[in-house]
Amino acid sequence: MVRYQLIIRIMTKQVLSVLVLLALALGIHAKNCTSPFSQVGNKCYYVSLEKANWHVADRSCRKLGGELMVLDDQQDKLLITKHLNSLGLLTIPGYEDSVWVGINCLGTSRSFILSKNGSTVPFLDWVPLEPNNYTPEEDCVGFADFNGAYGYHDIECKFQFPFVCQRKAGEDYLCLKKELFTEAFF
Ligand SMILES: [Ca+2]
Repeated sequence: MVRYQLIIRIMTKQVLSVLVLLALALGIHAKNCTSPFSQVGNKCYYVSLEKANWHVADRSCRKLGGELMVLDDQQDKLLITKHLNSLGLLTIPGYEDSVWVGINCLGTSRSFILSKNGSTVPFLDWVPLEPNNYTPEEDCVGFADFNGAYGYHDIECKFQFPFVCQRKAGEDYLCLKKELFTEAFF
């Protein structure tokens, strides 16, 4: 009987430890993004509803210690689209309801690159019929529900659009806290 009680006590302790661990993990998770950024999936996003041209948008994100958003993959695209829709953005099909992203072809011959460091874009997800350099000075890239799909389109940088900044979640902070997890667990 005493043995069973001991086992139950040990098990209860283990369950509690797991719960504490989960609570800590969730707490840390939320704290990963510092204001004004908030967590969407694995990334920290800040949505500016105030419209600006591409250059001002780019500068505004850098001032916040981030950069204009760039879609990582299909999953990231789904999550941020849902988030933007919930804020009333990208709800009307067409290029007018766009947000700025961190991709352009400024200074290059129609070769679209990441504005943060000039490297190639890993997930270049254009909508149908884009990029078309329609005007033809469409050197910046917007994200919209356009031509029947959510995705990128090239457009003149002078347009006024809301914009989205991104920042990587604080990995150093997580490493630091992992030690605390170990302490809490034992
Ligand atoms: Ca275009």
